[in-house]
Amino acid sequence: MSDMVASQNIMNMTTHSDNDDISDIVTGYDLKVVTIFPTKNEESTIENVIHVASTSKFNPEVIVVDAYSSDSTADLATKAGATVIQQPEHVFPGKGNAMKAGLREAVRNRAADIALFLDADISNLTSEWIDKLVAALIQNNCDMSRGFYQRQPRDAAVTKLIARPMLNIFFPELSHFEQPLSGEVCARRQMWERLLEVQGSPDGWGIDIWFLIETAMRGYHSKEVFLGSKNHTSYEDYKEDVAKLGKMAEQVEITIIREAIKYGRLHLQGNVSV
Ligand SMILES: Nc1nc2c(ncn2[C@@H]2O[C@H](COP(=O)(O)OP(=O)(O)OP(=O)(O)O)[C@@H](O)[C@H]2O)c(=O)[nH]1
Ligand SMILES: [Mg+2]
Repeated sequence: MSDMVASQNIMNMTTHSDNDDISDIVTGYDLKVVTIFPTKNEESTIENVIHVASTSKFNPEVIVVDAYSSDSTADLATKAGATVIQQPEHVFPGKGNAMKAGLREAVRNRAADIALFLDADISNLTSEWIDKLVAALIQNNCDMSRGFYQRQPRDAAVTKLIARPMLNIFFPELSHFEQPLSGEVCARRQMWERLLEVQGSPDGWGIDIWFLIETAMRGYHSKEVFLGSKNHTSYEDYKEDVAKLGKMAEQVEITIIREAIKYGRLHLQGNVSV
């Protein structure tokens, strides 16, 4: 199935998440929602994404988990009304380290009922992204809702060339996920607590695919939600030189290999024709 056809199909499945439905959910539930942004030098976008997130119908608290940014990300985030914490370890890339710290803050210290992640470098974020992710979790009664989008042809190289092909081989039941590395992911407190208890989670770029695989292997149901197009500044960094994604590619790759070993999937490579 082409990416576009898959997008259309999933879009059709999610059209019920319209504004009326979301308003009903907001009035029907008393939920504490926390939005978490991992950040590393995002001063050009951080104020806007915090402001946009704050206008979600679910009235979320906003946490920023910063990577000791050398620019004014942390200051601007504080001024924009977010709670800013620094990721606990000086590991870089440290997106996984930051996300786990954000979860501990959200679900343990702040008793969030629902916590979701958004990337901080998105230049076309709207509050509907949060509304749709939270609404999908409640309406579809799934355990994790995950954003997917239309991407530029040269964007998302690690997704297209590493994550999806390797899922096809080792975890074929997950091959329908359009954006297995999506940074836009939402779940209830109980789901996050279970994932935090699992040993061996990655501290770097492997965390997103690890959340997807671990959730599925433990019998939970994830659902993708179409969020439109995604414009983000990190694409500007590597669109002229995809080699800048080498570390991300390596960490995603080793995470899938480790998960394949853990879940006894390595024999599946014998089915691949070369
Ligand atoms: N705390 C923390 N945040 C990070 C780190 N690396 C990246 N981030 C943040 O994680 C989010 C996603 O990073 P991006 O560089 O945009 O990566 P991406 O868009 O997922 O990947 P591509 O699609 O390949 O560009 C952004 O908000 C970054 O600022 C890190 O080491 N620590
Ligand atoms: Mg990005």
